Amino acid sequence: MNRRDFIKFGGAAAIELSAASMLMSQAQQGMPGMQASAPAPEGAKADFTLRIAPVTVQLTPSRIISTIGYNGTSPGPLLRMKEGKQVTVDVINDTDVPELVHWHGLFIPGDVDGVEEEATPMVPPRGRIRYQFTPRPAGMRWYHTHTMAGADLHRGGYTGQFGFLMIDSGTDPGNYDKEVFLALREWEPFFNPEEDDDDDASASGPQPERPKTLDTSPSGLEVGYQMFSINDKSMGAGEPIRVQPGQRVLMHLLNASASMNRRVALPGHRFHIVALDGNPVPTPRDVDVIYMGPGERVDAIVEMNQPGIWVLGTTTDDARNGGMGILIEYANQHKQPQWLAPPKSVWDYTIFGRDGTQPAPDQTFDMIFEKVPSGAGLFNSWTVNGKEYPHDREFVLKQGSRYRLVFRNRSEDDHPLHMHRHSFELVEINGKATAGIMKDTVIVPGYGRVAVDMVADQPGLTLFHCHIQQHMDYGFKALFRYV
Ligand SMILES: [Cu+2]
Repeated sequence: MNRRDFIKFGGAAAIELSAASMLMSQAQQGMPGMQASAPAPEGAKADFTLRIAPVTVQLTPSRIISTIGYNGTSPGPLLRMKEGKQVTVDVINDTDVPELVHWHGLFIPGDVDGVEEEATPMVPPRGRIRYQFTPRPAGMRWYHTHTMAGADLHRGGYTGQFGFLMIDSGTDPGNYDKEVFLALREWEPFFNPEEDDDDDASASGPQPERPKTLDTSPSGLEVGYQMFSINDKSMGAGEPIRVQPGQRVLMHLLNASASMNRRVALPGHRFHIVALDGNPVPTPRDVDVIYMGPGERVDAIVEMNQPGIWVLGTTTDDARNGGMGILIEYANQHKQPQWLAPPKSVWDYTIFGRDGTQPAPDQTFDMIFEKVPSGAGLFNSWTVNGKEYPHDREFVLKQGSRYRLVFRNRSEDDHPLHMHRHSFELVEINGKATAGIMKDTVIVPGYGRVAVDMVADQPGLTLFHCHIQQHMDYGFKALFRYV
């Protein structure tokens, strides 16, 4: 891949910049190009290098924040790997705390997955570690820190330690004119006594898991944010996505938030959803609004057929006005950017599925999720089947077996649930059956129920958790193990 190819991927200047700065830093280190031809032997230069260190992010000309990022930026460099081709990644930790880099959505062993619970070695403070793995499956993945944050809003997912990872199959038909990578993101977190969320209209949907009596004791503090962006720029502060009428733009959307579910719209246009969590869907469909939880990715093609200057952004006014958006600018247009609230729509994964049923599972795991209001003092705690992490030997898998996981959400929040090192197939969302949708993270609506099937084909410890950092830190996780 040459520099021009690299630059071409970014419609958003932010990512062009990141990609360019990565190339520069690799050149400065005398590193080979992005496609080293053979796996590096111990001691040789790695295919990729990530340096964890303090970075500044200039969200607007006058708001420059300080956080921790990769290779001097946040998001970190866009990494492109070839499916099935082994890579080495050197991670250098220039901070004073142990760190981990997790490769979200990859089928790789626990010792390189970047998860302490799976026994991945930590990258020591001021130290380095080399990860070596064979990236698969193809599609849009991402990488991010996996450390606990707890009460420290300068750690873990609250920092800028995340980036895009594309695993190329080599068979992408390239059915688009332009490709952009867009990460939804909040900054400057603080503890907030008010509930601050963008959850779906769960209240209007079925609530099969709603208990007869609700625990009304006072809830703990949640996390709010002062600043918002897409990639490293608040809306209007970065380059717009420049388009021509008739172009097809492939948008790789990532919710890189530590805690917020988000809805996104682009007035005057519809999103043609082609993949969820990087995996092609059986039935691509058009939608007005995309709903995504932390960790989820959506690939959508947008046909540019409405000349003007438009706001692509979150539907939550405060967050959008605070910067979570990017301008779509048609050539030769000079109007004011337009935002129009989208038609009311409920996000329904099942419309992207196909008819059909899954083979009967060998075993079903019921997983009940409950909130303990203020269970951790200042904060809420969370239980899986009545217990906070850790669980002993409740979730034991036998290689080759098929499991049905029934997620029963007995809380009012929408939870994005993530399974490491495997993907699962959606079977049922609040009683609606579907097939063929493969994901690694799924939102279980408030008081809702979601069933997924998973084939146990990746032996080793496997972490399951809510991708909302605070929920994960206060109990909402479970370790699956193989017999
Ligand atoms: Cu959660």
